[in-house]
Amino acid sequence: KMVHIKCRSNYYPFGAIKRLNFPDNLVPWTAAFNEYNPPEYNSPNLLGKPWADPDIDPKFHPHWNELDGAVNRKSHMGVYPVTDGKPLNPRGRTGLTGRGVLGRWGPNHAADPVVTRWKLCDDGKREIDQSTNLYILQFCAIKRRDSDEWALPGGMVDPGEHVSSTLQREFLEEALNSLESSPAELESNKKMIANFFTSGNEIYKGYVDDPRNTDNAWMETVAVNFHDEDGNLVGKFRLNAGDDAKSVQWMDIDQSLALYASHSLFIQTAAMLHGAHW
Ligand code: RP5
Ligand code: MG
Ligand code: MG
Repeated sequence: KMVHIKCRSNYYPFGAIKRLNFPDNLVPWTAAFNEYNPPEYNSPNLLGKPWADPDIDPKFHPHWNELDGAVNRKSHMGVYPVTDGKPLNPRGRTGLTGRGVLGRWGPNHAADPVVTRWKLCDDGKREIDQSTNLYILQFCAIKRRDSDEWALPGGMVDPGEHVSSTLQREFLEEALNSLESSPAELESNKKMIANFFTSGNEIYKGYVDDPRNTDNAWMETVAVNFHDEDGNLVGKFRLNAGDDAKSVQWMDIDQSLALYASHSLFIQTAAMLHGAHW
């Protein structure tokens, strides 16, 4: 298991705040690091947001490691410790305390649809990679508005929402621009996606090395692969970026891709699952 890297970058996203830098061996909480004294950051934009937790104060009584009303504060990584009233990142130190820009203290649950198809040549046959001699898989990629990086069209699981619904909703919002679709278009896209998303393969569940993570708040996800073996289902998708996505496209899967957070690991797993080029 690798130590987290993306959540130890020099600068915390969307602010001038600088993380404390330290070597990999000091990431685990079990490693002694007495002088560890990272800065704290709590985005003021979260205050009063209905989807966000309040600040840690005497009036806030969350049920850590439990389903807290509709809010899932359980981690896919097992029981996380809570010290001084704050949950601790299960992967270790990040060089920043507080919850940063994340809405929830502790785990912030997301879902990532990994929609794949085979790359085809002009003659309709599958394209083979010259170096590995394996067929090339493509996935539906979006460019994130916040970081400008290519990523999966994933998003947060709303309180009480089933992951299967989040996967469809986020794909509709980010890859098919459902928030700006006509009612008729929305209705037909919803049906098409509900139908295509009935059979998926879970390829990852757990911690995400997201640049927004802190010592007290972190991203977790469930990534599910929806594959169109014959290419005649996704061919009906009219990709149109929306919401947190500023572009969308089919992208050839290859290990050289530099994607947001841990997303490259998820598409690698999808490539392995289908015996595709990586
Ligand atoms: C990543 O952030 C997850 O893997 C998911 O893709 C994404 C969810 O956050 P938003 O896209 O809603 O910002 O950690
Ligand atoms: Mg979204
Ligand atoms: Mg998103």
